[in-house]
Parts: sequence; C-alpha cells; structure tokens
Amino acid sequence: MYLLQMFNALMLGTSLALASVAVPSEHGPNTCTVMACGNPGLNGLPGRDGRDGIKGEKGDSGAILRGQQGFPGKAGPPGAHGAQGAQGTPGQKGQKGESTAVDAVQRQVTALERNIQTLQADLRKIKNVLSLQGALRVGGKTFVSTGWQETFSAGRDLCAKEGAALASPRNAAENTALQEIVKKNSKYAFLDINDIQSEGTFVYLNGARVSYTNWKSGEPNNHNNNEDCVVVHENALWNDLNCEHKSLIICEV
Ligand code: MFB
Ligand code: CA
Repeated sequence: MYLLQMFNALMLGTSLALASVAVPSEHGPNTCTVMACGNPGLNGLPGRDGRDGIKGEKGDSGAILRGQQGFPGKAGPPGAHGAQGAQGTPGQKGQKGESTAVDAVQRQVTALERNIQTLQADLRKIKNVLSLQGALRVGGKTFVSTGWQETFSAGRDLCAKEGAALASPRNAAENTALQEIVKKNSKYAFLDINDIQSEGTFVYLNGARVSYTNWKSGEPNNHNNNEDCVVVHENALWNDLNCEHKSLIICEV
C-alpha cells in the first residue's frame, strides 16, 4: 500500500513537472506558469519503416572491371598449307664425288661378263665333245643319248639328275635328230610326252598340250588300255607304249 502511494506520488510529481514545461501553442506563447520545465524525455521507439521511395534514375554504368587473364586455350586446328614458295636459288655445285663406288660396280660387271664368256666357251667345248659321242645339236638344243634303256620314269630322273630333261621334239628338225640317234642305237626312244593324267590328252613335262606330233598311222591306240607313254621309231614315227616298257633314253639340254 505504501508503495502504491509512493508510485502515485511519483507519477503526480512527474505529471506536474511536465505540465510546467513552456510549450508554445497556436494561441501564442504559453509560458508554463504552473511548474518548472524538466529535462526532455527519452526518445520514443523507432517508427515503422516507411514505404519504398519512388524508383531512382538509372545510374551510370560502373567502371568495367577486367578479370585476370585466363589460361591459354586448346591449340586450334592446323592452318591451311601456305602457297608454295618461289623456287629457291640453285645451290652451290657439289664437289666431284668419289668414283670408287661406280668403279667397283663397273669392275663387277666386267668380271661377270668375262665369266659368262668363259662359261659359253666351256659349254661349246662340252657340246663339241658330246657330239663325238653321237650327241646332236638342233637350234639351241643338244640331244645326247645314254646309250642304254630304262623305263619312262627312270629315264626322266636320269636326265634331271644331270640338269637335263627327257627329249621332247617340238618340230620336224628336232624329231629328225632323234631319229638319227635311234637309228645309231637301233632302239626306239622315249619322248617326254604322255597322257597319264587324262587318257588321249598328251602333254609335255610341264603339263602343256603337245604342239607337234608325228604319230604312226593308227596311233595312239592305247593298246590293252595301258599305253600312256610315247616312243619315236627309226622311221621317225611315234607310237604310244606302256610306260614300264624299257626304251632308249635320250636327254636334251
Ligand atoms: C601295236 C602298238 C602297240 C604295241 C603293239 C605290239 O600296233 O599300237 O603300242 O606296240 O603293236 C599294232
Ligand atoms: Ca600303241
């Protein structure tokens, strides 16, 4: 109760103090006569925010701020070929090259040519010697007989072992030379012609079909269905004969 009385007294004092402050009014100066003016009171609480103002004018563009230089970009595609440059000026004349390399090759060629001439001379000598033994030369061929008889396959192997082949005449001249050798040995000789692969189709060693023939009348007849090889007789005529029959072997080289 006492407190309330105190509070009321305080309030009363405060009010009286305020009332004594000189307050100008619309009715002219109104000096406070009742009480002495006191100190101004505390500021009031802030007012509510005002409404947004009207939009201002557009500002100037700000200073352009340049960023830091970026990293180098990826290498671009290769550029197009430039136009061909003008022809350069001729270079200085080179020094005279060593002629040893050319001389060496020339010397080798000369040696080879000399070797060939020697070989050709030797071959002529050998062929001349062979003719002493009854060998015959026709065109570029030399026919030479072993002087004995063998089966077709044994005769083929014998000639091949000496780097030659069983005789196979390609024309009348060659056939006549074989006839001479047959006459000298009195025995028909095998030719390197047969129809082993295909009956009736006679071929050379390399499989090519025969181009020249000199069949006896009525031949080839594949007698007993077992004649696939060919011999040349002393009359130069041909007969088909069994390959296992032994006949004179004549090689050609
Ligand atoms: C045949 C001949 C055959 C044999 C046989 C004895 O000619 O074609 O090759 O030589 O005689 C008739
Ligand atoms: Ca026959």
